[in-house]
Amino acid sequence: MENKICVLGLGYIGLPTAVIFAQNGWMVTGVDVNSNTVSSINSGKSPIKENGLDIQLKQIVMDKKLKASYTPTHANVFIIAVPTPHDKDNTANLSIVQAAIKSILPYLRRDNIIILESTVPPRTTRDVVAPILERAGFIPGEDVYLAYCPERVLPGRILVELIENNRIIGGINEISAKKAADVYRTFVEGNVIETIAESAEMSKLMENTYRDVNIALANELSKISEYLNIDTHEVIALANEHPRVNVHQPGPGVGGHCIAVDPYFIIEKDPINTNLIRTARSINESMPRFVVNQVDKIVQTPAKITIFGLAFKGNVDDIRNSPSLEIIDILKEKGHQVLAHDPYVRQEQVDIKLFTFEEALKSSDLLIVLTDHDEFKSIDWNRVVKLMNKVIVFDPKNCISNFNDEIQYINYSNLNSIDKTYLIEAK
Ligand code: SAJ
Repeated sequence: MENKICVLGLGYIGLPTAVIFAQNGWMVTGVDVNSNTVSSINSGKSPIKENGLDIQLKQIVMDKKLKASYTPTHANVFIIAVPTPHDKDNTANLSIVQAAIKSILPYLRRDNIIILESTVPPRTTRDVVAPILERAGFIPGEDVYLAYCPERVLPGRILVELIENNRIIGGINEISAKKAADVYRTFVEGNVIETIAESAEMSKLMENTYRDVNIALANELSKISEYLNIDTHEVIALANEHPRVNVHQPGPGVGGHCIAVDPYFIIEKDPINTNLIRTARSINESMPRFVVNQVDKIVQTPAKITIFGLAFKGNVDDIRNSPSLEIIDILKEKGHQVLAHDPYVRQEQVDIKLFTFEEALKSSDLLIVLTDHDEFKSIDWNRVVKLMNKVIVFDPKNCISNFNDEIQYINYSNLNSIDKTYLIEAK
């Protein structure tokens, strides 16, 4: 096999993938529409933050093994790692994937291998991508090879997991899977598993849907526990004593660009048979409102409320689909003054004003911790007690443990035991 590869889309997945191919014997052209991305990469600087990426990118750009460009070029392998945005009606917008495929057509030659990595609804490789190639005169699976290969890496560990994780390669026929698998075998140390495109697409979506449904079950348990006056977290710990049970953790909702989105890719293709998946989504989407309902029990009149955590999960700056944003909006609608603090999130990322730790807590009536950042888990509660008006802490993520007796602490275990002397009333 010759060794030229063209990676379209130089984001969180495409760029690390391009770097690793370049380190493993391939001459790589990376393609992106964003001029900052292209110029930054060509000057050896990573436009995205990811552990180890800056150093490794600099080296391979210096060695002339990776070049970024606005347009594709002739290559043996084309990898599509562009985004699949989600439209307002919760359907996948495939226009960027389609445009990327069309952009490679002038450079395609016989025996080339085309691999789609973007997360897509099931059957997209065969029903959307293959016809574009056919219309250009190629027979996918014969003249050119076509496969779907999902990624499953964790931000922060992308360069490690791309190499170590098992990889699923779904060809539109057997030979396509084999050809694409050989490409990944040049660097993947985990198992490279060959299958058909539909199974590969669906497995990626099911991984995240499995998480969504299980988180919904934990969230539903929180609601039932509030109604029946039962300790949610104790129930989960006890149930998980069973060797084959793993009840997930409840929280303020499910954020991010994967678990909160991928189930909809299945729902849009089969609205009839997706009752459980749809219900799970709606339970998880109802959680910000549930959090505010609990706040209503504590805060009887407009109050000063501190929110710790805007990111959708701990120790990252990512606020996409974060439940914190919806909770803040509802609290503001109810007339509360909301002071938000997040040590990871920068002011330019959000519309609301961000405050420092001290500013956010000063004379506050209630602290709600919505993200399990390490900084919040190890808070100095003496500092908090000095700053707040009344020291009531609500922890829907159940991430705080080292608080002291001066604090009225509420999580999903004790929603009905709010000490009435702490209720905040009109001053
Ligand atoms: N959450 C809960 N309860 C839990 C677990 C998570 O409420 O028990 C919430 C989190 O607070 C967060 C959201 O769910 O708001 C998602 O967080 P996450 O860390 O579980 O998932 P993501 O979206 O960061 O990453 C997922 C991962 N998929 C799986 O674990 C199956 C990751 O491996 C994938 O690479 C990524 O999606 C992706 O790209 O699809």
